[in-house]
Amino acid sequence: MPEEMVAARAPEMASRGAQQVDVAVVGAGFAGLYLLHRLRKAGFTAIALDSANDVGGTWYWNRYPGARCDIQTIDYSYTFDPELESAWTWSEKYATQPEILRYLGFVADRYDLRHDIRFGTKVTAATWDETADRWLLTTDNGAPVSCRHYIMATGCLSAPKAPEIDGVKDFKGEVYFTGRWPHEEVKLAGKRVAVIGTGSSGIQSIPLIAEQAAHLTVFQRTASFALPAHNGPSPADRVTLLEQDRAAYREQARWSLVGVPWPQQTDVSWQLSDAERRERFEKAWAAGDLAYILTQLWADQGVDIDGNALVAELVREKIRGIVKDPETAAALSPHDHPFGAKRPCLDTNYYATYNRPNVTLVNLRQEPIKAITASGIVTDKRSVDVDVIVFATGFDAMTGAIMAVHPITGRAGKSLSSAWAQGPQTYLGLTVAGFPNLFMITGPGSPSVLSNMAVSIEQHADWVVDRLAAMREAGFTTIDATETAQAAWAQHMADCSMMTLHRLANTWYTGANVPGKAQGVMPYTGGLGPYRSICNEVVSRGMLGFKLTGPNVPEQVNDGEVVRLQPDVRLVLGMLAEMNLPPIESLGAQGARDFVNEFNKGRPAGRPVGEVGAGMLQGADGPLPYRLYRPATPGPHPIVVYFHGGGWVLGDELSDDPFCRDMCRRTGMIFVSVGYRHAPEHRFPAAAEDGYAATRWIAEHAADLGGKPGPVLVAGWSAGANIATVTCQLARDRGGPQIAGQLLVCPVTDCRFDRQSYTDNAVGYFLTRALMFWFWDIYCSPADRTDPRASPLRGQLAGLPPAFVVTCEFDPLRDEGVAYAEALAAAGVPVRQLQAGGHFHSSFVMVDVVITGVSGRLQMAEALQRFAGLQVTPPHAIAAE
Ligand code: N01
Repeated sequence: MPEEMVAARAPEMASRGAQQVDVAVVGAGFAGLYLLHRLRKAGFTAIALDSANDVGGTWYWNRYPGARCDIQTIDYSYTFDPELESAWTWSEKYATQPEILRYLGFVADRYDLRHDIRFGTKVTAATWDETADRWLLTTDNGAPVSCRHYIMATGCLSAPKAPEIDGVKDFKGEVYFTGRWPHEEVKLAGKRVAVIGTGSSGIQSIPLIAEQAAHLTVFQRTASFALPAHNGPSPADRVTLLEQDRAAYREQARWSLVGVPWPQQTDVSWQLSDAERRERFEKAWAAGDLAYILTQLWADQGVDIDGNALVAELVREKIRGIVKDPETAAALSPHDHPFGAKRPCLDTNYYATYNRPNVTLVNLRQEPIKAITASGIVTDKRSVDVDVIVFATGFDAMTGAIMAVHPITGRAGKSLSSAWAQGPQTYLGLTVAGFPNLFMITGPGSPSVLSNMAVSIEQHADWVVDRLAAMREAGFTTIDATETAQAAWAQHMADCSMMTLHRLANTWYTGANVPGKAQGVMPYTGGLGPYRSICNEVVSRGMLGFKLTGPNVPEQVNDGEVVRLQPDVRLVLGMLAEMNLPPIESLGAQGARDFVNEFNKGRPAGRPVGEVGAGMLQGADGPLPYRLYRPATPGPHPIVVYFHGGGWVLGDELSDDPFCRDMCRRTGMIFVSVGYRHAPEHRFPAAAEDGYAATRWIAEHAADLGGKPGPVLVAGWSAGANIATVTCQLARDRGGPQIAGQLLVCPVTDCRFDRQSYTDNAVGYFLTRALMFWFWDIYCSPADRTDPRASPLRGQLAGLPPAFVVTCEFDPLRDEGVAYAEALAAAGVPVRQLQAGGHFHSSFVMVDVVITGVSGRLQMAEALQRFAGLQVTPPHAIAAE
């Protein structure tokens, strides 16, 4: 038989004698147990395999002193069975590892799961058999397993990472890894102990080790943020909340951002005084709850570097207050990552431990470890002899345990390690294209470690088992993600990672803790609730992004991208849809204005600038109000004349206040927002002529306004951008004023409605085609619409100031904006474009709501600075935001 045929038949031959099941689950921890239970209930034959000798997963292995959960136990529990919930009562707010292990054993017994678990059995390799449409798993103990579906429930933090320090093998004393702590008692009393690593494992174990050891030396490379757990009984208020309405509490957790039912915080840090912020922080410090302190201080703490720095400094202040030696306190104070970007730790007496006479901290940033020797640890500056070394050095997280089954061979002999050579690629964090019928529970690309794992695990297991049942019902035997869906998920992950600060820290979240590992934020940062809704959407849209096949049914390929919007735009549009608002055009002009005013009251307050002033200027036909935003830096500053959006009908000089403030801060320029006249009271060309007159007046009064005399700049959004560019045309034709540049954000440039974006984005993205019709009708009679003062695309474009034109993918105005930019370029005007993918018409003016709009505004600010001949703000601001 030719070699290829032998190879092709290898799985078939090996599967003879294999244990045959519908589904094989690798891992018997939180995820594996629940899967087994669900699979059985759904009528599948299933088996779980685990290299441990009992259930528990991560809680089986992590037995080091002080090991506890860091999500309150009332939340860190199964919720699928109310009877189970009432049958078990946790003894503490944060249960110890032995209690959690007992709980998992209790669950295994209650649902009689153990007899379907093969303990002490490591899966060594997995191969997809293309002919049989089955996986073959080989093991280090007993028969291989042939299964239709193969589910990795191996946990995110199960593969301890090697310590990467020379000489570990030379050490003659005892060596322990927190992630593989012995089952028998480890006696540390009277011994000289070293702990390497100050993540959660180190921080939990150090205080207890210090109590036993003769001397403890802690080797710290990166300081972590830690807060007191204040362990004890579960807090009465949380228990009451749960018991009042258990189902509602659990449901709220399922749809929350992190899997713990806290409300979404809406106050932003700059709205709160120092005293108010401190009060909130003290409350969070006293609460001893990670989910609380990460979500409940102020809305910008996790998404904005300035809002985050306020929390970080308050924690550092606490550290200084606890640790008596200032040098040690300084070393323990993290400065190299935002609070929460690396998982903060919950501790009991951690910082106070450094006040003990038998504890020494070695700051490896100042004296790196050179080697481990037979007798201890040698740094650049000292040699520390010890009897015991504890490695609390962490895990090859998220991917390590999956890749530990090696090789996992999918279609066409492709291995998972080659598919993931540049980092994990998944669809929904659940599946991998080319690896049919393989599922991962809390895999890379899912919320996993950024959420309450118990809630994430139930969501994943339910989703997978429900899909398997639905496939069986429909006669499908294979399911495989499409490449398109997977690539789009990678894009969505990248978009999401721009919303939070996780990308700014080198952590196990990003793979940075393992030398040579591909880097990138691995967990899904868009939040658990949004993730759940996406998974549901995949199903409701006919298994979007999956190919399904079966022997007796036609193949179903539903290729596509489940999320094309930016994650925060998706949330905003979802919220707007839920509000079930009447069409704005049905409200009449005054009704629509009232609506916009009301709507704007609910948005976050704009950020502080140096000074905000108000006054009157001369418009085309009388005085007009204006708002002036002055930067805090010394002037005089260049002036940007700004025109608000609102279809020539709505808004006023205040209505784009957060945008003007944000741009004023970013550019270091004065923004003057003009209250031009509106239709229907003042129809075309009132707004256009006011725009021109106001710009002239502002240019003439630049010095009085504290601005730099000389050319001004113009900017606007939507109809305001129409006025801005019309102003440029009029200024060129009427002999001034001089305009140095124009920023046009989603401009109206033409009265034609037949461009593709008017069809693609006619409804569903807030600014609708019908609303644009209405605006045009109110502003301008059909006969006037081709006038370049209404449709600047029809004007002469040569000789206009340089332009930066921003368009958004999901905006009816997209194509006329692009057309304008192209026409400007064709006319010889220097022009740059930002075509913002996944954004909608309002993305950039919804400051501090659409967080992913920040990078676009940075580019806008940079463009204005260049137009004005200013030094461009360095791009680090992008990372900082
Ligand atoms: O691991 P870590 P962990 N030389 O990666 C240091 C969960 N968990 O096991 O940051 C010197 O956080 C490393 O330094 P650096 C929780 O999600 C939960 O503590 O790479 N030092 C770091 O200080 C947690 O986040 C609980 O510079 C070296 C430490 O070792 C996750 O598990 C309890 C080094 C590793 O910290 C991981 O926590 C425990 C070297 N060669 C864990 N290599 C609960 O409370 C690494 N380090 C539920």
